Parts: sequence; C-alpha cells; structure tokens
Amino acid sequence: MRPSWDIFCSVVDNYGDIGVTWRLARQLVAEHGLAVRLWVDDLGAFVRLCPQASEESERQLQQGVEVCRWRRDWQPVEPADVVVEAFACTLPQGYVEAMAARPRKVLWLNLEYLSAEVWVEGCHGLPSLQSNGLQKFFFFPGFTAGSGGLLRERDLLFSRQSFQADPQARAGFLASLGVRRLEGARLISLFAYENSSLAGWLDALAADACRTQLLVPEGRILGDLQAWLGESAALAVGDRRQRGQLQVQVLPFVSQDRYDQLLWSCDFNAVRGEDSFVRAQWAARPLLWHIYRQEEAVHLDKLEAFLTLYTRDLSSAAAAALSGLWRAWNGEGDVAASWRAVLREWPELAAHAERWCLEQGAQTDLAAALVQFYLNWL
Ligand code: TRH
Repeated sequence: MRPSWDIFCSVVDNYGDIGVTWRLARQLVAEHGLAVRLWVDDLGAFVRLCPQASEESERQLQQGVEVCRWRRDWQPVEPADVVVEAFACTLPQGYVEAMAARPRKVLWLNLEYLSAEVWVEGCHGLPSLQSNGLQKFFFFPGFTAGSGGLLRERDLLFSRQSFQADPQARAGFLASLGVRRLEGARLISLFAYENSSLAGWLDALAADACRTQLLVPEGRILGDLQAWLGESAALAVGDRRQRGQLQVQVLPFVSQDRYDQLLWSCDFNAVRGEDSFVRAQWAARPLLWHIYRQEEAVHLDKLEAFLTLYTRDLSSAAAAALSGLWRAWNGEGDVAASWRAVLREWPELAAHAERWCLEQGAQTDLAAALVQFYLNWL
C-alpha cells in the first residue's frame, strides 16, 4: 500500500504557510505517488492559490491531494504514516493521542521556516522527545547540502527554460493578464508588504534613462503605490499609470503556476516571505527580497545570512550593490542610490542569477529529501 502522509497547515497570515504546504502536497502526490491529506484551517487563503477549489468543502480532491478543512472541533481520524506539522502549528490533541496509540509507528516531522543561517545545518533532522514518548524530528529547508533543500518540482527548471526561450509563450502569457509590452522596456514584478522604501525606488525608475514596466499583483503594497501616485481612490486590477519612464499596472492575484510564469517573464522580480522568494530564484533572474518582519529584528540576521551565501561568488562591486539594495528595501539605506548601483552591475547580477539557480537546482529538492528521510527512518 502507498504510504500515507498528513500535512497540517495553520494559516498565520498571508499566503506563505499554505503556499509552501500546498506545493509540497502536490509534489508528494505527483512525483512520489503518495496518498496525501492537507489539513488547512483557512480555506479562503487556499482558494486564492488554487482558484478552482471550494472554500465551503470539508474535503475535496485537488490535483490528487485530499484537501481537508482543519476544524477546531477536531473529529477523530486514523493518523497517516508520516505527519508533517508545518511551521510548528500545534497538532490537534486528539490526533497526537491517536499517533501515540497507532500500532504501526508514525514519523512526526516539524517542517521549519526557510533560513540560510549557519546553525540550520546543525539542527536539521534532529529528533526531540515529546512528553507522550513520541519523537518529533525537525526538518529545515535550506540552500546547502546539509539542509533539507528547497521545494522544486522535477521538471521546473526545464519548463522555465523552455518558457524563457519561447518569446511567444511569454507574450501569450502576458497578454492573458492584459499586459501590453512596451518596446524596449524592462519588465519588473512587484510583490511586497507595505514598504516605505517604495517611493524612493519608483522615483528612481521614473527618472531612469530606460523605460520600466512594473507589474503589481493585487496585495498589501497597493496602498503605498497609490500614495506615490498621489491618487485618492484605491487601485484596482487592470489599472495602468504612467509617471516619467515608469509604467505601473495592477494585475490580478493568479494561481501559483501562473505566478511562476509571471516571474519567468520578468527581467527582475521583487518578492517577499518564503515561497515567492524561492520561486524567484528558480526564475533565474535578479531579485529583490522583502523579508517577513519578525520580533527583535531577527529577520535581519536571516537577510544577512542569505546575502552572505548568495553574494559569495560575486565581485565586490556587484555584491555591495545587491546587498545595498536589499538592505535599503528592508529599511536600511538609500534605495534609489542602491538601485542605480545595481543597474551598473546588471550583467554580472543577471549571469549570477542563472548560475545560482543551476547550483541550487543540482541539490536534492525538499520533497525528495523528506521522502528519503522517511525511508531512512523506517
Ligand atoms: O504571503 P507571504 O508573505 O507569506 C508568508 C507568511 O506571511 C508567513 O506567515 C511567513 O512566515 C512567511 O511569509 C515567511 O509570502 P510567500 O511565502 O511568498 O507566499 C506567497 C504565496 O503566494 C506563494 O506561494 C506565491 C503565491 N502567489 C500566487 O500564487 N499568486 C500571486 O499572484 C502571487 C503574488 C503570489
């Protein structure tokens, strides 16, 4: 019989928790032939990423994954062979008791948030004994061989390369979003939280010698964009504005697969959180990361850890330019001056994004690493 997996996702905020778990669940089914249930406590967030899904269903089959509403009044179910608790979301007490009582033992994994910090390798895969006698293992995604790797579907890089090599595919995709390409314009996507550095960046883009077309999926950054444009009414999908050399267009929030294509279509991608950050790396184009803020600014350590790794093989000028922009975007520095520095280093940064993607793509992906972890544990 196929091994069964239960993945638990509590949506804290935004789309990262469900984004990661839905992607993982799909891949475990499609590439490893597993029986996967995904327990989600906020189906509304799920439907944004998978628009054909229903917000009302208690249970539904989506792309081979059984997506179940995680109700607070938990109804007993038979636990799976492998249980993935995503991002330390506490499992229902009744479920944990059933895990402990199950005659065949259960592998219990806590899937952690992504970080490039050095300590991750030392903690990846470690068990922790729970009060009921069960062991829980900590599984850390990451960028190095000693970590759990990154989510990457088997044919992802091939699909991305084919798409990028096919101008008609790109044009067709952009047209389906209502985007009309401006001759010679640089194409940028923007997905970010509220960000006080936005105005400085947009000023620089508007004043640049080269034209820019900025595509902004609906989301939290729209308020800052509206303020920069000096408009009183909220922006809506399809709105297009021109300021100097910059054209801005608001896009709909699309499915995960279409969002990948948006990233592949652009010359530069501003992303946030965790999942879009990784997807932009698979797009093999230079990127800008708006990191999720954490208490006591611990997110800044994560930002620096990634920058250290990512810029390791860059010239000092390119490394300084990119790091300067990322820091400024995250609240520390002059974003306009940093952007101009990035433009000067563009060829090197573009080549590096390709190289980085290939290097990362040579490592074991996270879903395969989880499956292997289970096989080793048996
Ligand atoms: O939405 P995020 O900010 O999510 C998270 C959560 O806030 C989480 O609590 C936090 O801990 C984590 O960040 C670090 O960013 P993220 O991770 O990039 O998730 C966004 C998801 O939305 C991702 O799967 C891509 C998807 N997406 C679409 O499917 N369509 C779209 O149009 C866009 C813009 C995004």
